[in-house]
Amino acid sequence: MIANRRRVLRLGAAAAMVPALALPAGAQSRLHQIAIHGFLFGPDRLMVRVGDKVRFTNHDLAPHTATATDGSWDTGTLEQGQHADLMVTDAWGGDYFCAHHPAMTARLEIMA
Ligand SMILES: [Cu+2]
Repeated sequence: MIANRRRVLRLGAAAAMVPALALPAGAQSRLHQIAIHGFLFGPDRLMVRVGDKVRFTNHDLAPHTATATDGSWDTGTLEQGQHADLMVTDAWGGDYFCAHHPAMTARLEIMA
């Protein structure tokens, strides 16, 4: 199901640093926002498509991460107000959590 874990998601440190993806004709890339607030990911279940971008923004005083439970992607620590963009490059589905607060969990589904 996970053919190549390294290619599942590409993490860009900043949106401006992420090269544009080559998309099939007619495909439209969407930006999905996941807010980290009150020690929760919101929404805690999200379905996106390959070619989309998922932005995790930390609104808490506490530092958080969004870290795939299978280790295939990780935002690294986000301080308050910081965000990380995940460029979705392959189908994937699974749970992720915060490395600082492992009780924080959510799910991401990526459709080809
Ligand atoms: Cu956390």
